[in-house]
Amino acid sequence: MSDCIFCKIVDGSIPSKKVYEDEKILAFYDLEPQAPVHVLVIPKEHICCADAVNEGNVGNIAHIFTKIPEITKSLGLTNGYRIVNNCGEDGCQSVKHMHFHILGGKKLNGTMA
Ligand code: IU
Repeated sequence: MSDCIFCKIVDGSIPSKKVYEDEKILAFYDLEPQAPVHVLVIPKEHICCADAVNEGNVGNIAHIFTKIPEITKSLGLTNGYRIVNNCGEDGCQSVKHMHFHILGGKKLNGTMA
């Protein structure tokens, strides 16, 4: 999508600090980290949010989860981490290209909302 910042990160027109990349997904450091380690994992295909996942595109999301163990190990997150996905207005999703926050590097607090 031409006006999507994360699509521009995927196509390289906006730089990012990459952690992992393959044909389907990209992982890069969040610009405003909320934890000692804060990485975003996104499908390269533009999927706006969890609400837009369907049988046709779920393979990209499944692929993210098959790679998270490798990505988190490479980040040194051997003692656990948190995966967060915000969806829509009430979920406070600010970038409308589906992404999973990987947060870790310390004992995170126990609150979810
Ligand atoms: P959210 O779940 O949509 O609220 O998260 C968007 C995240 O994208 C947020 O943590 C931003 O710091 C992050 N981000 C980024 O890393 N690089 C960018 O160019 C933009 C947002 I815009």
